[in-house]
Amino acid sequence: MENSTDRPMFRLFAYLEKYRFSLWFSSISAVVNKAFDLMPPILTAWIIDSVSHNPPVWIADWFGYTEIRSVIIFLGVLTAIIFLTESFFEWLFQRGFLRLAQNVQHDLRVEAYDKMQKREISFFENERTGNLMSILNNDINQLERFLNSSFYQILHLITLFIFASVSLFLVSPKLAWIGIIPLPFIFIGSMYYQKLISPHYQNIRQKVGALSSRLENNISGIMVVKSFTAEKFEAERVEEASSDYRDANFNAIRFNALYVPLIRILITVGFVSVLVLGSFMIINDTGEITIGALAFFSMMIQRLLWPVTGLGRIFDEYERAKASARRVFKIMDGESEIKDGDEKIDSIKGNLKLENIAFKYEHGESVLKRINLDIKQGQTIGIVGSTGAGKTTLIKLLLRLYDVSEGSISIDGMDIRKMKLENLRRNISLVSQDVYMFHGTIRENICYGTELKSEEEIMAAAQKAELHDFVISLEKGYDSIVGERGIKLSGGQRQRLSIARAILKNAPILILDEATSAVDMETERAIQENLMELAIGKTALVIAHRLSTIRNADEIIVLHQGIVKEQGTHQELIQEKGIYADLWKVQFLRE
Ligand code: TTP
Ligand code: MG
Repeated sequence: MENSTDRPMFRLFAYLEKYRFSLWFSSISAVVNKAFDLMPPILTAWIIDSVSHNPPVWIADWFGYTEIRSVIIFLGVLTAIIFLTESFFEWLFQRGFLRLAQNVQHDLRVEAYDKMQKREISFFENERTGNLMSILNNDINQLERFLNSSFYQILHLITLFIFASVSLFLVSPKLAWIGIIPLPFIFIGSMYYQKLISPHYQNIRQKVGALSSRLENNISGIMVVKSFTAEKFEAERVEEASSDYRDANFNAIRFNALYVPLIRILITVGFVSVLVLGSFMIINDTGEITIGALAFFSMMIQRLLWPVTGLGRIFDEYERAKASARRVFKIMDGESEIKDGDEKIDSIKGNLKLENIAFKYEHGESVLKRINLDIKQGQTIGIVGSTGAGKTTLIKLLLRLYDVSEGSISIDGMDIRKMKLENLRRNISLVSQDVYMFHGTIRENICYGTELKSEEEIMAAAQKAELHDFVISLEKGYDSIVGERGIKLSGGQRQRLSIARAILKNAPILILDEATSAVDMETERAIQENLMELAIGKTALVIAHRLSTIRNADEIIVLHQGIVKEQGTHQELIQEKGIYADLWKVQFLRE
C-alpha cells in the first residue's frame, strides 16, 4: 500500500479539493497583484527617459501623445491606475487566502479529532497526550499559517522570477546575465540550507510535544505533586524538558542566523556589478541602454534579488508545514484496530456467553487465560478476585475497548465483533472503577451521552443513586459545576453521580465495577436496594471487593490467575471452603 504520508504536501493540496475555486481565484489574484506590483520600475524608467527627451515611442504610436508634458501626465495616470489595480487584487488574494486557511484548519481539526477519538484505547495508552494535543493544536495552526501566508509568498516569488527575468532580458541581455549571476548560487544555497535545517525542525516539534506532555501531566497530577512535596523534582523535570526544547531551537537558529548574511553577500555582488557596468555603458555612449533603463535595472535587480533572501524562510515554513502535514495526515489515516461490526441491533435481551476467552495486553503477561461463562438474561453475577486479577479487563473486553486474543464473547448468540460498536455500547451501562467527570454542571454530567432527558427522569436517577439529597443541598443544585474531572466532588459523590448516569442510560446490561467502594455501608445498602429494583429484567455484572455487596447475586465467580476458579451462589461457595470462603471469613470477622 502506498504510504499516504510520503508526500504530505501533495495530500494537503488534494485535501483542498473542496475549496478548489477559492484556491484558484486567490492564486490568480496573487499573481496579478505581484505582476502589477512590478510595474512601477518600468514606469519610472519611462518617465526618466521622457524627462531626458527620449520618451518611449509606443506612447506616440498608440496614443498620439508627443508633447513631453502630456506623456508624463499620461504615465502618471497610468501609474495611478496600476497602483489601484494592484491594491484591489491585494485585497482579493489576502482575503481569499485568509478565508481558505481558516476553513481548512477548521475542517482538518474537526476531521482529525474525529478520526483520533475513534482509535482503540491502546492507541491512547501508547501515544502521549501532549503529543496528540500538539498535533491538533500546533500542527494544524502551522498549516493554517502556511496557507494564509507562505503559499502566496511562493506564488509571488515565482511571478517575480518570471516577470523580472523576462523584462531584464528584454531590456539588456548582457546586463541581465551579469545581474543574475548570483541567482544559481543563492538557489543552491537555499536547497542545501533546507536539507540542513529540516531534521532540526522535526526535532523541535518532538521536543515541544514532550514539553507540553510534561506540563499537562504535572498540572493534572498537581495534588500528588504537592502531597509528595515533589515540586522541586517536577520543576527540574520541566526545566529539563524546556531546555531540551530551547537547545533544539538553538540548533536550528545556528544555521538560520548564518544563512541570511551569507546570501546577502552574493546579492551585493550582482547589484554592484550591474550598477558599475550599466553606468559604463551609458558613459561610453554605446547606445545599448538608456538612463531610464539603468534606473530600471538598478530597481529591478534589487527587487529580484532581495526576496531571494526570503527563500530560506519560505523553505523553512514549507518544511515546517510539511512536517505538520505529515503528522496530521498520519492521524487522519489511522484506523482503529477494533473493527466495527456490520450487524445493526436495536435492543438486546442480555444473554452473555464467554467461550474460552484469553487476553493479554500489548506489553504484558496474559491476564485472562481461559474463561468460560454462560450468563442468562436477567441474572445478577458477582465477580470477585484479588486486585489485578483481571476483573476490569474482562469488562473492557465486553465493551470491546479491547478485543479478545482468543475465544469469543457473544450476546444473545451473536459474536460482539459482528455487532455495530455503537449498538453494543449503547446496550451496556457501565459504572467504571475510575469515574471520569467532564467540566460542567451536575446535570450535564448525569445526562452525559444520553439523549435529552426530562428533569423528572434526571432527579429520579439521582434519587436512586442516593445523590439527590446532596445535590439539592448545594446552592445551585443540579446546576452546580463539578470542576475539571469532578474535582469539587468527593470520591463517593462522584461514584454516585456515575451510578445515576448508568441508571439514566437504562441499558439491558448493567455493569458495576467497584461502583460503591467509596461510599459508606449505609449509603451502599440504600443504593443497592434501588439497584436491585433497577436490575430486574437486566443482566447485571457486579464487581466488588466488599463481599456483602454481591452476597445476594444469582451466581458469584471468583477470578484467579486468569481462570474462573470458583463459581456458585454465596452459600455454595461458603461450603466449598475455597478462596471465596476465606475472603468472606476475613471480612465477616472484621465487620
Ligand atoms: P485489571 O483487569 O485492571 O485488574 P482488576 O480490575 O482485577 O484489579 P482491581 O481489583 O485492582 O481493579 O488488571 C489486570 C492486570 O492487567 C493487572 O496485572 C495489570 C494488567 N494491565 C496491563 O498490563 N495493562 C493495562 O493497560 C491494564 C489496564 C492492566
Ligand atoms: Mg479493576
